[in-house]
Amino acid sequence: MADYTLFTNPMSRGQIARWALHEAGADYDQVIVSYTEPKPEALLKANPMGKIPTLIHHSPDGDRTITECAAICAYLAETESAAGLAPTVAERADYYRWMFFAAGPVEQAITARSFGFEPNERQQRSAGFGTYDLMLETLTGHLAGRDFVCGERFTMADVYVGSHVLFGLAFKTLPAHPALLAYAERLKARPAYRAALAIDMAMMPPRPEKTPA
Ligand SMILES: N[C@@H](CCC(=O)N[C@@H](CS)C(=O)NCC(=O)O)C(=O)O
Repeated sequence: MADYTLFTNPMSRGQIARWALHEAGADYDQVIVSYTEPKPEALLKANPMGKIPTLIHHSPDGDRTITECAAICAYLAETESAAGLAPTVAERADYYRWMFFAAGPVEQAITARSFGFEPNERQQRSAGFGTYDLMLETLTGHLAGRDFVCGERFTMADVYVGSHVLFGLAFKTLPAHPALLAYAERLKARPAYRAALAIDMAMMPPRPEKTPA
């Protein structure tokens, strides 16, 4: 048995967990979860929400379940420490700050906007993301003028923050801001990103052919 089992679907945030597994050099098996068929019992037992990705670590002390992409990234960085993707003491503040910023404000602001919800002035004070524009200004302000989330060195925070940027640019839920585009190019050059993405892409259903009008 491999060290990890990943419950995933190629068209899901499971891409983030797969990228993290490849960056960490971890040995894993996958279980592809359909969106239309009943979810596997083993997934529901591990994660009653039935959400993917769900990662099981078959550790020497027993199985451990990790859900939530950001937690999966952080867990792999620490557990597979030989990969050197956990933060140094000096990198820790940026690492946690921006990882949690992406899991909270970035994801919430993008979801709210894509569902057509824009908070009014009073709601902005209680919404964790404030406004979409403020979230964007804050994120791009951090990424401009640096290579990666923690500075010059790629860390696991880049898998998570970077996935939001890559998805956002691809689905146009984030604008083609120069700081985001430059960051995305650096991420796309990573061999682990390419290897992980190739696995998911190979499982994507073929796009329907466009018929001439
Ligand atoms: N907070 C979770 C979100 C996971 C999530 O919503 N996954 C979606 C796919 S991207 C899912 O499992 N959808 C199927 C369902 O809810 O049944 C994370 O960050 O991992």
